[in-house]
Amino acid sequence: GNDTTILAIGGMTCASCVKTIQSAVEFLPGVTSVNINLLTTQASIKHDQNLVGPRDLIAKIEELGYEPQLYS
Ligand code: 9UX
Repeated sequence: GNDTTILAIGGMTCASCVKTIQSAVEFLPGVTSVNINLLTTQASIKHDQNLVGPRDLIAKIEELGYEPQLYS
């Protein structure tokens, strides 16, 4: 089913970082929307839990060199 995962993303310090993460995450199968706030360093990701879970989202963002943590 549908779920929203909120992540705090360490190391995301400029608009290019945001764009890099946004592009990579929204491309994952099952992700329906990605909203990233640079000032709060939070990402709100809507996704189909059956296709992609919080661990997958975290793994992808870590792969890009950032430090995501589950916020809620
Ligand atoms: Mo900006 Mo982010 O110059 O990894 S792209 S800090």
